[in-house]
Amino acid sequence: MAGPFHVNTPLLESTGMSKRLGTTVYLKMENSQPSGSFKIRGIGHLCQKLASQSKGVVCSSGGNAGMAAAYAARKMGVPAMIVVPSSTPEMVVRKMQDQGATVKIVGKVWDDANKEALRLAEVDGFTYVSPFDHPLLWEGHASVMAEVACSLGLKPGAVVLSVGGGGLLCGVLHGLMTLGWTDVPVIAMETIGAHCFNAAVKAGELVTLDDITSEAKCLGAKTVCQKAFECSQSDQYNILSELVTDQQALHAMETFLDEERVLVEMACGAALAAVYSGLINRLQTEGRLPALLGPVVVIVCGGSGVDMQQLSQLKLKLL
Ligand code: PLV
Repeated sequence: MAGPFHVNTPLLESTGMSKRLGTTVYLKMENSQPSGSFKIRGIGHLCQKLASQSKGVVCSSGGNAGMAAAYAARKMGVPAMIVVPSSTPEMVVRKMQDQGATVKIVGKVWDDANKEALRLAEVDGFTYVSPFDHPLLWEGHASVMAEVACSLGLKPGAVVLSVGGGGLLCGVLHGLMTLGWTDVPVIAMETIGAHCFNAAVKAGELVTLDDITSEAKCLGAKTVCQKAFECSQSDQYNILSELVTDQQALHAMETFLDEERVLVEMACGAALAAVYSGLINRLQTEGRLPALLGPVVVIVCGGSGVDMQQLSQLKLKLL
């Protein structure tokens, strides 16, 4: 398959969110990508650049990067090995196997699985696919901003997104740079317990978390990528690193399901909570965002690791 593997996703105005915020909110519906999340943009791009002659790809993942790698590999006709931690839902493992991938479960969190993926790449001579840390990934993810610019036709007042290992953040910043829009505030959301970017921003250096205690397992890298940290330290960009609780992320998932009729992962709930929990309004009150804000774009990153059963289990655990 020659073309890109991702699709141009809809940019939808959300009446419910706009009403809450007092400014127009647009949803970039990355949940409707073929692999279920934005990950296919960067991973599809990286695989097409690096893996066409490859014996196969090996990707470590909390779930969604693996889904994207499995999808891209199938389209390219190369084998895929996905290494996930035990926190990845069984249902996601099955979905990756349905894409033809071989799945290996190693360790408790993504960092453990990643060690094994790096070892397998070395031993088997497979192309290693990082879920968030490669310039080609960021270049691929940047297409999301080019599409937003095209659909919106004007500069947004702010962009809201979730941060795991920081790949989406780096991609969006790359896209904003290409558009000459680096002054647009980027609200970088994490849950407490999966907050490696916020910890690094606060410490002024990369921080490795002891453990991932949040249920947003797909935000669960213990250390953010170096590039994301460097961007946070640079005057070139305007990044606001913010945290919500798991309860706020879960509540946001539920409100989004009720109002927009779309079920997304906790990892995505963190970004949605920036609107639903009143965080953006608070940033305006504090003068960290302008009181009169232009249209806010929320990247609905999506995620395959959720269904009604997962949602019920999360509610039992968290509420
Ligand atoms: N998930 C990665 C890393 O997990 C993965 O392997 O799938 N939203 C969703 C639905 C995600 O799956 C992820 C990353 C993010 C947001 C954050 O993206 P990042 O890692 O590029 O900051 C451990």
